[in-house]
Amino acid sequence: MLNSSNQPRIEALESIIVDLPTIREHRLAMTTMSRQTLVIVRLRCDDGIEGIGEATTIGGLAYGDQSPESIKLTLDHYINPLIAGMDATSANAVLAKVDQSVQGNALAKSALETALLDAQGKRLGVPVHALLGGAVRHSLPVLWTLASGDSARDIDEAKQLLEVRRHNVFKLKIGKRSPQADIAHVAAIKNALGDQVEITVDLNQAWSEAMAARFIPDLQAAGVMLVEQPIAKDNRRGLARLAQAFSIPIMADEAVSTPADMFDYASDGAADIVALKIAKSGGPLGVVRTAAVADAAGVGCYGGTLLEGTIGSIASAHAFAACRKMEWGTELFGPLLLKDDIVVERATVADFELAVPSTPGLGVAIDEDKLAYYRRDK
Ligand code: MUC
Ligand code: MG
Repeated sequence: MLNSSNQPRIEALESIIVDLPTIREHRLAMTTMSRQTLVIVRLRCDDGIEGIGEATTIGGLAYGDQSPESIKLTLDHYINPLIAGMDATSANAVLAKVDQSVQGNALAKSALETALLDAQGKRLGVPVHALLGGAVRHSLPVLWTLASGDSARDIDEAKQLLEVRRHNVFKLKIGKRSPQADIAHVAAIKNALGDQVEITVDLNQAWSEAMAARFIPDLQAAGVMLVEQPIAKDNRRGLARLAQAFSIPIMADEAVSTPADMFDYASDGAADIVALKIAKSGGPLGVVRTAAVADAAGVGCYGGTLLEGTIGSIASAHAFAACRKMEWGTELFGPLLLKDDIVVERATVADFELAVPSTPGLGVAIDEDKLAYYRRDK
């Protein structure tokens, strides 16, 4: 391993579970959230610099196979002893070492990689996007997800957000109810909001391929702009058949995490667009690598979220700013779904966009009082 003796070294990594209430219930096909749990990572280096990172999932083990508790266990028991004493300046070398001993666990790795990049950016006095090769854009369009479970409430919420120029693209989480009820819900929202907004839908794998083939035309007729992960993530051939059968763009989310997944999907023509996420890719560097494969294959890029708070969302923003293309916008609204956060300055969206910080590191600082208040183990 490259480790020249005069480089700053990693001293220790601490992980802290934080539970934060959401501003309203958030209903997805697989769970209903009324709080979000963040795993905050603090990486101390022997030059006195601390890097911070964050990992989230959705609904414990409802969304994926890593929970906040398993992320903390992986970081504390497996990753921390492995990386102590390593050169703190090379996220590539640290993650390569971790990958040799820790399979999978992309969410824990994403938090670690974010903290390494934050520390290195602070050390060099440059923003994280500069460590990723530089920003291609300095602000990102951000959509909002309507998921209160009630059409009238969703319409009111969207109208208010449009009025204050915060969001003009809305993603609807469907798949929990019957397709007929979902389509009526989508059509009611699109009719009430009209041409000033774009509507997307996310099924989160809820439909079979036969249901998708039957109901995607109705979504298209209702004015939907794109359909996200309509069927099971393991059914790549099914998604390819749907992408080829319909002109409405099909976006892969749960199905594509790594550059290798992206290569397989692109080879089979199984997705028109990919939702990139630091969580799935194991951090900002992984996002840039997966985006490069998508770009080479002509697959559109979209900046996704696993409903991170400010730290994870801003880490994502640095990655999405550095990708060559991000033509389908982003959904970095996670911080806005939270009643409160554990940072000094929370991420905000104005004029439909999130500004990517240009200060050293992530450009985010922990609010110690709030962290002490919201941490689970107090
Ligand atoms: C997902 O599957 O896209 C993104 C927005 C939201 O409400 O949930 C996430 C996860
Ligand atoms: Mg999704």
